[in-house]
Amino acid sequence: MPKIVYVLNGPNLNLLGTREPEIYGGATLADAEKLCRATAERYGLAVDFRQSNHEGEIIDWIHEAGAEKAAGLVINPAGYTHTSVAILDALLALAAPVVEVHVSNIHAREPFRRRSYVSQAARAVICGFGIDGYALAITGLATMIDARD
Ligand code: CA2
Repeated sequence: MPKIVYVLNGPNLNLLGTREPEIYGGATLADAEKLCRATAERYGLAVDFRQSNHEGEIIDWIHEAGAEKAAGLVINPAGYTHTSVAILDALLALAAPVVEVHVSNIHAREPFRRRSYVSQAARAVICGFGIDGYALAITGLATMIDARD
C-alpha cells in the first residue's frame, strides 16, 4: 500500500482560477490536484485531495488523517489561516508532518494576512509560488517522510 498524503483546501479555493487572477493566477483547484498527483507519483506516494468551505469538516479531515496514519498533510487553510485556533489545535494533535501552502504571497498583502495561526503547527510554509507551491510542498514532504523511515 502506498503511503498517503492528505492535501486539504479551505474556503473559497473552489473558486480558484475564476476570479482575481492578478492575485491567485489563472490555474484552477483541479489543476492543483493534478499537479499534486503527478508530483506524489514520482515519490511513490498517494494523494487524498479535498476542499471544504466548512471549518468543522476540515477539522474532521485532519482527525481522519491521524486515524488513517497519513504520512503527511499539506494544507491551504485559505481564510481560516488567519482566524482558526481550532484548525491549529487539530494540526498540533497530528503526528505526521504538516506543510502549509498559500498560492499568493500572504506577506505582500493586507497586514491581517501576515499572521497565520496554522504556521505554529507547520514543519514548513510555502507561499507566493502560485499552484506550484503544492508541488513544492509534496516534494518537501517526501524528503521529510523518507527521513522518518
Ligand atoms: O494565497 C492563498 O492561497 C490564500 O490561502 C487564499 C485565501 C486567502 O484568504 C489567504 O489569505 C491566502 C483565499 C482563497 C480564496 O481564493 C479565491 C480565488 C479566486 C477567487 C476567489 C477566491
